[in-house]
Formats: sequence, structure tokens, C-alpha cells
Amino acid sequence: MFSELILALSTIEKEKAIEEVGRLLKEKVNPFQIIEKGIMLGMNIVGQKFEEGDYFLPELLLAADIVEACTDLIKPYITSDQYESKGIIVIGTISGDMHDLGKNLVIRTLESAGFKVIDLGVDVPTEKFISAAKEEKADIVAISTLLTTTMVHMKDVITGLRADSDLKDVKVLVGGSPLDDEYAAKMGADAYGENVVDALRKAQELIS
Ligand code: B12
Repeated sequence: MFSELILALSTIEKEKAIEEVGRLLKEKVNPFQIIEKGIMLGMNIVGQKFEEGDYFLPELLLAADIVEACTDLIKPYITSDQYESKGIIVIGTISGDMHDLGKNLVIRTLESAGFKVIDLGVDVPTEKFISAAKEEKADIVAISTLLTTTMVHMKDVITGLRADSDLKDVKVLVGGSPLDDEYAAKMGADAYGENVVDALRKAQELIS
């Protein structure tokens, strides 16, 4: 069902990818499945090609542009009727990391479920996470990273949050492809979200 979308993304064919997403939505395919089983798998192939030296940064950027266009199409179909919980979430990509496509998808999903989400953007320093958590009275601080070189900085944010007496009730949710449950727990995070659906489920569990 998703092979055409995966192929279009992995071969960087924007029009075809958009057409496929439109077709899947029209056929009432679950939008989360389009993200996880289509877009994610297509981007994984792009990543592999990059690793193998077949693609370079321009191709990654073009692929990123396609993902943005596809998610713009999907957003209206992610509705809040299946979810109830609400809370305030401050989110950002950790310092040194510019990847934001996954984070943006997570934001859209959380917002559609009724959360207020404050996006700090990419390359966010520890102090910014802490000051924003205070200013916004956040229930959850969510941190994203896609690089093994920057995931170590997540621990600094968590340590900083834990050391601040004003923020002792704030929960920390982490995500990004190099992480897993074990690494998240070792850093002291409250939860790890593997994908958009898991991110939403974990956010709701942390709030309840
Ligand atoms: C697109 C892309 C880029 C784009 C990013 C554009 C953008 N606006 O984000 C650009 C071209 C800028 C880029 C740059 C680089 N990239 Co890059 N990039 C990718 C690529 C191909 C896809 C990432 C992506 O967007 N996937 C799609 C999204 C939807 O998935 P996702 O990000 O994983 O997010 C999901 C989950 O992880 C989770 N999630 C994500 N965040 C969060 C947060 C929370 C709180 C939760 C709960 C969940 C969650 O939910 C999301 C949805 O399911 C990956 C390969 C790959 N397959 O991941 C490489 C990859 C991540 N990049 C890589 C590298 C090396 C780089 C560069 C260093 C390249 C270079 N030599 O300059 C630079 C780094 C720049 C920097 N300082 O950040 C490596 C990282 C290797 C590593 N293990 O550290 C990868 C794995 C490619 C590879 N195989 O070598 N990249």
C-alpha cells in the first residue's frame, strides 16, 4: 500500500510523493500509518543512500522539503477526537542538532490532540530549555535528537531541570532515532517516544 510513496521519497520525486499521500488520504488510510509506514521508511532509504555515498546533502534537503509538503497535506487529517488529555509541552531539538522534521511531526500530533506546544526550534541550548520550561509553566519538556554526537547533551538538560527546585514536577520526554528506552532511562528521562503515536501516548501517560 505504501510502496509507491516509499519509492517516490527515496528517489526524491516530490510531485509523485504528494500525489501518493493525496491518494492514501482519499482512501482513508490512517494518517499515522502514512507517516510511519510510508514517510519514515522512505526517509530511511534516503538515509541509507546518504551513508553509502549515493546521496549527498542536497538530496537530504530535497527529501526534507518533500516530507514538509507531505505533512502539510496530512495535518488536517490528524484529528483530536481519539484523544483527550491536555497539557503544556516545551519542545526542541538539542544543541548542535539541526534536524527538525521528526520533531515537527511530533508537534503537529501533540497539538492535534489538544496539547499546547511551545516549539523552541533546533540547536537549543540547555539554559533555553530550562528558562522556557519555567516561563511557560510546562508539564513536559520534550527533547529531540537524531545525531549520536549530540544525544549526550540531553543528559545536561535533564540534570539542569532536575537541579531546579521550581521544575521538580516537570516530566522529560525524549525522542529521536539513535535513542531507545534503555538509553532514555539511563539519562534520567521519564519516557522515550519511538514515533509520533508513541510520543502522544507517552505524553498522555506523563500528564495523567
Ligand atoms: C533529512 C535529514 C537531514 C536534513 C535535516 C532537515 C531537517 N529540517 O530536519 C539535513 C540535510 C539538514 C541533515 C543534516 C545532517 N545530517 Co541528517 N539526516 C536526515 C535523514 C535522511 C532523515 C531524518 C528525518 O527527517 N527522518 C524522518 C523523520 C519523520 O523521522 P525522525 O526524525 O526519526 O523522527 C521520528 C522519531 O525519531 C520520533 N521523534 C523525533 N523527535 C522526537 C522528539 C520526541 C520528544 C519524541 C517523543 C519523538 C521524536 O518521532 C518522529 C516521527 O515518527 C536521516 C536518516 C534517517 N533515516 O533518519 C539523516 C541522519 C540523521 N543525518 C545524519 C548526519 C550525519 C547528518 C549531518 C552531520 C551530515 C553532514 N555531514 O553534514 C548533518 C547534521 C547537521 C546538524 N548539525 O544537525 C546521520 C546521523 C548519524 C548519527 N547516527 O549520528 C543520519 C542518520 C544519516 C546517516 N545514515 O548517516 N540531515
